[in-house]
Amino acid sequence: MISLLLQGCHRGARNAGESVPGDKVLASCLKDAAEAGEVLYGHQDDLSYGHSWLVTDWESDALERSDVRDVSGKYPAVLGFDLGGIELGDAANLDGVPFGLIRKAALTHIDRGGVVTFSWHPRNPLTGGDAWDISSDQVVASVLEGGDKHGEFLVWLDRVADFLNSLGHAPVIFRPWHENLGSWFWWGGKLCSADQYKALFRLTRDRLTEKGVTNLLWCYSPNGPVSAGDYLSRYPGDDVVDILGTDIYEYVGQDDFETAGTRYVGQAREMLSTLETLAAERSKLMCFSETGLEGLVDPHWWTERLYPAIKGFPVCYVLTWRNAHDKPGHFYAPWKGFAGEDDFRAFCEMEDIVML
Ligand code: BMA
Repeated sequence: MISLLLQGCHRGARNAGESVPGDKVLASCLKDAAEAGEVLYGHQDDLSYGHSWLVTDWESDALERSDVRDVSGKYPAVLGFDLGGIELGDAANLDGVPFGLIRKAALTHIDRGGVVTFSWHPRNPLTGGDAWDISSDQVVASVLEGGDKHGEFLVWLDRVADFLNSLGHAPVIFRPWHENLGSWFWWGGKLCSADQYKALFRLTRDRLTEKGVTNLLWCYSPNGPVSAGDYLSRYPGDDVVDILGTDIYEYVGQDDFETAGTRYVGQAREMLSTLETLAAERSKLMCFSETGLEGLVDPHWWTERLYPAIKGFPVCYVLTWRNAHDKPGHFYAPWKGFAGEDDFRAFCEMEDIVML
């Protein structure tokens, strides 16, 4: 049972303190899972809120509610959280989730035997806008050494480091500067050069390491599908990346489910096949870092789309995005009462899908 193995590795790494290289232990657990053909299922923000509920009194809440568990009887094996807002010293992240709750949920999940991954949608350090503010192509340049915002940006990184250090020695996956081959974030493809992007990733890793954050597995997760050449065009380097990931969503748009679903499965398999080759060449792990179909409008998405998309690839985990409590159509996992429950249960019960 891989989930029991994960439990052992996390507890060991957390309780033994700095003498145990927790990142190495977590990497080896994830490698074992991938080699055994097992895929950990993950969900963003799963313990903090769901489609129509929200943890309010987080200090006394046991954090036992989960849309995924309400439907499947089990927690997701992987929990994702976003650190957007930590850089300003905010009390809650960009989606209104208190960082105290995020910390508690992450540690609770790790104690239960799960794996935690953090993304980060920081604000735009040059304009003061949000992560999606692409009004300037000078933002990355401004935070690198020699740039006007470099000093302030180091303070931002230090706040990220302080938060991650507050998790003790729990090993976690960190996935900054994601979807960088598109141009919808200020660190995107048309907003900086490849060298500037790589320098941004390295600066982040170097600064966090200097601040004592040594318990991370670093994930590089461009949007896909892209060719191997494009994937590598901004790859920061084998010495700073541990996991090769990709973010690919299904979009239905004007198409019917069959067309959209077939396209999604094709795109995902093509990208995961590329990652399998690149990861094997570099002895890296690979994951499907973000995916989903907003509103789950295809009732058989789990068994007929997601499962065929990942089947046979050594992805150590697949994570579907959040179930927003305040935007009724913005959800990527089912909740109790939603029509596609049976299909999700069937997916969770597949022998190669690991839940907690
Ligand atoms: C996006 C959406 C936004 C959210 C952001 C960060 O994909 O879900 O509503 O603010 O992720 O979680």
